[in-house]
Amino acid sequence: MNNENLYWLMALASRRQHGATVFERPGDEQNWTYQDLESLTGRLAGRLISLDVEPGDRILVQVEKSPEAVALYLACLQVGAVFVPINTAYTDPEVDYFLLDAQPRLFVCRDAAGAADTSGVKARLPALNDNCQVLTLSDSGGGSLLADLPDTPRSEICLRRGDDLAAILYTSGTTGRSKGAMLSHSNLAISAVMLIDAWGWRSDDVLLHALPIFHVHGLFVALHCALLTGTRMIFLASFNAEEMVAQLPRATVMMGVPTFYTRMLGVAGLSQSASSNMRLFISGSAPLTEQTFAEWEARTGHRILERYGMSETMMNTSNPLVGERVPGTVGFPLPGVLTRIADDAGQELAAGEVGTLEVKGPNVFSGYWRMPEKTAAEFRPDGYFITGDLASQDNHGRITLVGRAKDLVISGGYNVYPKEVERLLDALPGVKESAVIGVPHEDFGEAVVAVLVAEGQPVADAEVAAALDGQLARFKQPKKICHVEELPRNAMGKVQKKQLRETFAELFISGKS
Ligand code: MCA
Repeated sequence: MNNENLYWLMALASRRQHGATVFERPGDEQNWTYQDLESLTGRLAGRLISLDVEPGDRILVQVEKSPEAVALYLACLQVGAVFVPINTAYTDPEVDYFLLDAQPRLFVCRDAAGAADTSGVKARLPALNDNCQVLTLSDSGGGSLLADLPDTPRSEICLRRGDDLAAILYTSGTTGRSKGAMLSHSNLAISAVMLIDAWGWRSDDVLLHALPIFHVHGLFVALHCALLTGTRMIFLASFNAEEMVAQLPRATVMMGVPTFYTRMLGVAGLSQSASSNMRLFISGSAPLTEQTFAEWEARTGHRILERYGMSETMMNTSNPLVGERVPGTVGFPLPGVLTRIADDAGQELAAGEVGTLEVKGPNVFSGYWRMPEKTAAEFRPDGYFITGDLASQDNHGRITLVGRAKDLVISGGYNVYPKEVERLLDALPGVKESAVIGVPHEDFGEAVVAVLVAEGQPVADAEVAAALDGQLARFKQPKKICHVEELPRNAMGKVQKKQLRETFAELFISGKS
């Protein structure tokens, strides 16, 4: 059997570039070379083996962005473990769900102060998972994971088949329960190779990387393109618009969510000359408005390339590298990806008609972790995955997303499923019922808003906020709470969220609230 472990490809690229820089971080005295990264990865792989991690074991990871965190990801691949990254904003109850559902062998959590208190999670663990160790990793190279590292890097790369699991990425679900999208070594490898080709990745590219690395965008799109080509990254711990503009002159490629672009437009130094070294600006994870596209072109002379993907499929479509990038569209299916616009029965519709976008290809995941029924419900018998996004395709194959069939808010590139928030709101005393919606927001694209119907005396907004805090990550919490006498319903009794979105459409429009 050939070794189809993705890390094998990464190691090949790394060995070609050993002395070259992989991570450059403002403020660091020394850059990280590919050799440094490979060496730490090998030592971490040895550490994982000494912790009895076996192929197929899940490693749950909630850590800040750092080169060490990337090495941990690579070490998981190297030993055949399944990497399960989660958002650093998640609260204890949210983390507990992943500890229970993924049943990880190891949980690596943050160690911001160098001496993390893991007693809380350790006390909760016995009820959730009786076979999990807890270690820490800090963003400054400390933590118990890095203590007791073997001196010699492990060189062996665990034998994996292409369809063996490499990662599970949790995405929230319409029922309010997160689903773990199972991604294999070949899903990840093929998706990366498609993008490197589609975006004309060059050996002298410098990627400006400011995305979090617990999601597909920052991890499997941005990082993979660079690591598999052995190119350099300006690796920022988090997004800061001024810092991004300051770094632009030395970069050639940038990837971001639309909020990156709108915030950078607010920085005076953004200009044609600041971006004269740049060859490609890529946007995804949320719709890029035509206004941002036009303003960016006017300021920098570059037309942003918008692409479209999901955690379950990674990237599906992209505007062209060479050719017309049309604002408001997500371009053409990537080579190897089959798409169709279908009706509710999965029958393909004619060009121009609006239906659900369905996709099939080697990038598409194999299903949801331990959810066979949910998996079956989201695949057609002929293997197409039902994305839940509404789209149309023109005669040339160009795809335009026009809405969502599922109840979902995308805020600053993060998906928020209203059901998850509504469940907590509905359980509050003083709340008869709730509807959570997304309304236009200048910074985040959409903002989460809760519409409440009171039971007797209305509950104060501060009390609602306090009740959600500690339960839900802050980005999922409503930016505003609105009160109504009753929720609009159709004849079937279904809450009319479209009507609510229209009613509250101007809540965050400057000067109108
Ligand atoms: C932060 N806050 C948010 C968001 N981010 N609120 C709503 N939506 C958000 N996205 C809140 C915090 O809770 C906090 O609230 C306040 O804003 C400031 O927090 P801070 O961390 O300082 O925020 P920030 O640094 O300004 O973050 C904004 C951001 C960030 C840079 C846009 O959200 C971000 O990096 N987004 C990228 C997400 C991403 O990578 N998505 C890819 C997944 P308070 O003050 O009340 O506490 S999707 C994907 O991978 C698919 C497959 C794809 O196609 O790409």
